[in-house]
Amino acid sequence: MTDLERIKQGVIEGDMPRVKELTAKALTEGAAPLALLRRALIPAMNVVGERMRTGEFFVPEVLLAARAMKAAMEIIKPLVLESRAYEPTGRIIIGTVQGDMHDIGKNLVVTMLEGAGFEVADLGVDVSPERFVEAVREKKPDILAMSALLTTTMGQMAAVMKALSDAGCRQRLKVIVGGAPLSPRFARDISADGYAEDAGAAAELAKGLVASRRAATA
Ligand code: B1M
Repeated sequence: MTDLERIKQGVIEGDMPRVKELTAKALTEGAAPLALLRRALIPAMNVVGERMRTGEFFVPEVLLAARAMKAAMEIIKPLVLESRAYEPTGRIIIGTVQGDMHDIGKNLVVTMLEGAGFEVADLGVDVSPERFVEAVREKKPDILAMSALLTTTMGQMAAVMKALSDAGCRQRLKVIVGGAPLSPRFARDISADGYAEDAGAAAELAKGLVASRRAATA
């Protein structure tokens, strides 16, 4: 078994100390932080999701796996941030929508956005439309990013879009969305400005939106 396979297995088994140790070891031996994410940590959570779906895993096992994944991400995050752009790229507010407690993917998006030089205000999970609007008014971000992992909560994004329009906050603000049950079509249907499939794509999308707005106002 390779180190990456051992890390993946450790996350599936929820063995946090082992995952931390193996992650640190792999990085010391030259593994690329993003390869660790893409080839060990994220595939591990997909296996956990599948076992949850088939009834082999229940919430306690999933929480242990999530804890192991988060511990590895804490080790990886400073390395991703080292490549951070010098000039701030723009300001972003992000949160997981109301009723949804999933934050691992959202936290990964935060890391990639910060790595791309954005100043990110993370509102956390279970964020109501009112709270999103309040934060947009207060912080005047370039972009609002929303995450949802449940088919039952993705509809909350439409509620946030309506609340933003009702509050007159939509003119200068770009809205991007992501999360496993979403699609580009869903993003278009709720009049979001973009959809990103994963954290790397979210950072690219955000950079593109800010750059095109700067070009339009130059
Ligand atoms: Co939940 N859960 N969960 N869960 N959970 C899923 C999502 C599920 C698919 C599992 C399954 O049944 N196979 C299923 C949803 C089914 C559906 O709606 N279609 C599910 C369910 C049903 C539930 C509960 C209802 C279970 C219950 O209580 N009976 C419950 C709901 C709680 C709530 O939120 N109200 C629940 C609870 C939990 C835990 C709390 C135990 C835990 C969350 C811990 C935490 O996040 N702190 C948990 C977990 C861990 C999962 C799975 C196993 C893993 C999610 C994850 O972290 N993936 C998940 C199954 C799965 O996804 N395979 C599952 C890794 C992460 C890196 O990927 O989050 O997809 P992901 O993020 C990706 C992209 O989606 C994208 O970028 C990231 C990767 O780069 N992305 C964005 C995400 N947000 C973005 C925002 C952007 C752009 C891209 O902005 C622009």
